[in-house]
Amino acid sequence: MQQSNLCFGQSSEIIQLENAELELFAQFLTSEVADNLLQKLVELVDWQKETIRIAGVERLVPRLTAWYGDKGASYTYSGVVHHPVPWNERLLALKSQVEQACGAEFNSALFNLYRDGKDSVAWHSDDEPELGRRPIIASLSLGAPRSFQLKHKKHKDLRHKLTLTSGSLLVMRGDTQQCWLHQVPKEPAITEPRINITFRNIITNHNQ
Ligand SMILES: O=C(O)CCC(=O)C(=O)O
Repeated sequence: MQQSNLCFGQSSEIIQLENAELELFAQFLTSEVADNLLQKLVELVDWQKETIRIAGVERLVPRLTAWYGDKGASYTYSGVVHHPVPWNERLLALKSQVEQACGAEFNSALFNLYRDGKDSVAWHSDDEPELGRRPIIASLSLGAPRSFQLKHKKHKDLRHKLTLTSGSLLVMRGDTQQCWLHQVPKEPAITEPRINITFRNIITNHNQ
C-alpha cells in the first residue's frame, strides 16, 4: 500500500513494507537538472576502481566509487578505510536540498558510477557501526533507470522492487538496514550510465 506526502514542495510516496521505512521522491530533481549533474559528475569526480576480496580472491568492484564528506567522516566498508574527499560548493548545495527534504543532516556521501548495465551492487545493507543503529540513508539517482531490489533478512518471502529513475530520491529510515538487504542487479541491455549518491551520517566517535 502506498500513501502520498507533500514535503517542502516535493511530492513523495511512502512505500509500506514490514520493518522498513521507505519514502520515494520520484521527481526530486527535474530530468534536465539530473542529466546535467550526471554529465558534470562523470567528468569531475575522482572515480576510484576498488577491489574486494571474495573467498581469498581479489576482484574489481563492478562499478566506480568516490567518498565525499566532512573532515574526519571516514568510513570502513569491504575491509577498507575510506577518507573523504572534501565537498565542493555544488555538492554542498545538493546536500542541503536533500537534508531539507529528509529533515536530517548528513556529513558524507558515497558516490557510485554504474558505467552501464553490466555494473551492479550485490545484496548488502548499510549497517556499518559508524552509521549507528537506525541510520537515515538518502539515495539520489541520476541517469539510466535501474531496478532496486529489497529482500527481508528473516522472512524470505518478503521482497520488493522498484525502478529508481533519474532525479529520484529514495529515503531509507528506521529498521530498514537492520531488517532488509538491497541490491542493484546487472541489466546487460542497459548501455547508459547511472550515478547514485547515498547521503549518510557517519558517527565519528562511534567506538568511544
Ligand atoms: O545504486 C543504488 O541505488 C544503491 C547503492 C547502494 O546500495 C549503496 O551505495 O550502498
